[in-house]
Amino acid sequence: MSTKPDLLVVSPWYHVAMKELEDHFTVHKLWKTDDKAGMLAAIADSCEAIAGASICGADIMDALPKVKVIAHHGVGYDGVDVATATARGIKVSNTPDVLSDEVADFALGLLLATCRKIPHADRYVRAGKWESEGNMAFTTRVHGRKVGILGLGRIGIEIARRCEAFKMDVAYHTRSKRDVPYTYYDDLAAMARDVDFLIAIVPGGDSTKHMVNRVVLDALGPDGVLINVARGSVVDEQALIEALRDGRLGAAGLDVFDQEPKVPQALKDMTENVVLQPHQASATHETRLAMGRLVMENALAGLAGKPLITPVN
Ligand code: NAP
Ligand code: 8YV
Repeated sequence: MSTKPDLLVVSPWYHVAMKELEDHFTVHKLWKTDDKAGMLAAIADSCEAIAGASICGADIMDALPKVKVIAHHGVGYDGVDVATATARGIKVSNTPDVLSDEVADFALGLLLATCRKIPHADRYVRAGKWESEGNMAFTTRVHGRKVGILGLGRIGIEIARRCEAFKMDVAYHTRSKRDVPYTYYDDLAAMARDVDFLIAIVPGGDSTKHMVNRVVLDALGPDGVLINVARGSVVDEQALIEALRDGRLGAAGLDVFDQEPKVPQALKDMTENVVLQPHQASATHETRLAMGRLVMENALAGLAGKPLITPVN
């Protein structure tokens, strides 16, 4: 019999990092079994650690009453019921910092792709249109424009630095003003009115739900561009579809959606002014390995009764 402690993994992450997990734990992969209740019942008396990349609710905590630590894979932990975990004395961790540069790189890439129509241009060449129709229509400039960043935390500040390097005029909206050389707006719609691009990078959850609503999208306007690398819930998706469809918003680059991996057909149909990505801002080999290792270190610390490396509660 294995002497390694049991660990439940709710949903998968990078296989190389998951393999390292097996050096330390007997890993039970919940997403792989058709008999979830059976798997949970079999480890109910022994499993003290949970890890996962998406949802961890009270139902799983109910099924595993011995759990001491939930090591979440991701900096955003809106899918974890932290209130229930805290009430039960369960420690929760996330994976901050190790992905900030990656996500910031990607946000700038998505902004460039959306404004300069890089995916469209690729399709244009492949379809033979360069030869048959000549040069593609002009696109719009990125450098020197005004950008508003919704959320100026660990990732937002890295996005701001990159925008500065692109000679942009940087503004931000958060609940508390920071000591940074960027223009602060305490009102999101006012910031949206003043900028060309709005980049969302706040956490998900109730306090940010549908912050980017019709009023904000209309303030951004017909030449405005929305980039969402935060959470699908931050943007009112129906209002976004209507604004794009009616020409009240110029374009959008989206890495996250309300019902992932489902993406509304209306957005898929908008091939000219929308760039769609499969929630991949942090998804490089290097960063996913660092995230996976941080999950592992947190789970090991939690089981050893030590302080977590990156605690949430
Ligand atoms: P962070 O360091 O906690 O920063 C969060 C920022 O959002 C802070 O500046 C905070 O400032 C602001 N904020 C929070 N609630 C707000 C509200 N209600 N209104 C206005 N501003 C608010 O988090 P982070 O590490 O930068 O990560 C941010 C989020 O990015 C994550 O939670 C996750 O959802 C998302 N993310 C997405 C991907 C992806 O793959 N697309 C990857 C990584 C992260 P105040 O507290 O002053 O308001
Ligand atoms: C991951 C993320 O794709 O860290 C986050 O909050 O959204 C991404 O880095 C996600 O957590 C799945 O692991």
